[in-house]
Amino acid sequence: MTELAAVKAALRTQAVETPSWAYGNSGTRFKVFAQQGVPRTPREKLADAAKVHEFTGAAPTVALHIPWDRVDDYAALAGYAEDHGVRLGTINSNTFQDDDYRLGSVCHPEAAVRRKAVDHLLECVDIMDATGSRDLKLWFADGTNYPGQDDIRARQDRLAQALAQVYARLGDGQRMLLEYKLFEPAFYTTDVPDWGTAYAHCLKLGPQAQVVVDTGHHAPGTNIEFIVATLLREGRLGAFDFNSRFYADDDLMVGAADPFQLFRIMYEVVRGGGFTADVAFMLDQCHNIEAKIPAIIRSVMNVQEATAKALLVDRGALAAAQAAGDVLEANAVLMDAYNTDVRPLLAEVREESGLDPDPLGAYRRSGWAEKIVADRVGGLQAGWGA
Ligand code: PSV
Ligand code: MN
Repeated sequence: MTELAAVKAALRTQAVETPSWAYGNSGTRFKVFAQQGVPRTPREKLADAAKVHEFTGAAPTVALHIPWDRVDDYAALAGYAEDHGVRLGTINSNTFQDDDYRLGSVCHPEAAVRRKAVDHLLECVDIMDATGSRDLKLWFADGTNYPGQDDIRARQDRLAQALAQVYARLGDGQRMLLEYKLFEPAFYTTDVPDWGTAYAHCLKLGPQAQVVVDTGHHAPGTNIEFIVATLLREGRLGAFDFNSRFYADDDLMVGAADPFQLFRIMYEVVRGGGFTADVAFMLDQCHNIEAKIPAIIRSVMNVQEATAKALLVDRGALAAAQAAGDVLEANAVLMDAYNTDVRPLLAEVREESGLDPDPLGAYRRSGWAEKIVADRVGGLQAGWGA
């Protein structure tokens, strides 16, 4: 196989999981702008997600958030997804939207609240059994707002206990993905604030516990690709939550704020052997002011472009320049790949797979946007947090 053929073959295997909540309404704490045609049910979210996959060929699975996507029959929901050409993916837990969780969930000082949170996480594993999902994604809003509010170390002990109970419930082939975030909603301490804390817990739990890197969850200036390289080296990078940010956890389209950072991350993924099914590539975004489905298509394309550039890095030339200590040449090799316009290559890959080379144009021409505005009248629109 020529080098270019190998790059194309790799691109054809790329799968980006889209989040059910990105199809619903979202906003900031100031305002949620309702959009016409937004899904009202988990099934309608899946129907929209199926369109993203239909036009990109690269978004075969959809992440669910419980309880936002709670249904009576998960096997039936999985069947509905399959009928539409997609599958149910990661199950995201939610222990941050109940009054009981004011002081935390699994780290709460009261045992009864911790029990309730753990029961929810166990319910999520039951749902995974019914949907056939491999991954349980845990993000905890737990933390404190004021120095002295609670015992930092005791909270870590409570977290470890809760995680161990859930880990013990995992079936063979199921994984626990632990996500970190430096702040928000807690403003003083967060109980899983960084990759080191997540990694330490995962290490104690066992190999089915893996770290999730949400690209929006770091302090400004953090070198995320270094974290990616380190976690891959340790065999503990389980997944990405992709999005982009200018300021805090902005949840904007991945690759919109800093396409160069996305390329650097994808390069470390490729370099570290992480471009496999063992690393789940998910979006975790909110489309507050832009149309949702085309924004998600754009995001999938942005990930594909960064990946194509990463795959195009001349690794032999880079290694030679690095070994020779040729700083400028090594940097030039990397930048050559980054500066390549990979859009024609991706258009070719799509055409060779029987897809329209222009996913956004194909979506626009499909009439789906008009159809859902006409069809989805009445009822309660789905939204982040609802
Ligand atoms: C928290 O900010 C987070 O990144 C977690 O992944 C949540 O489950 C998700 O956002 C909800 O949008
Ligand atoms: Mn996330």
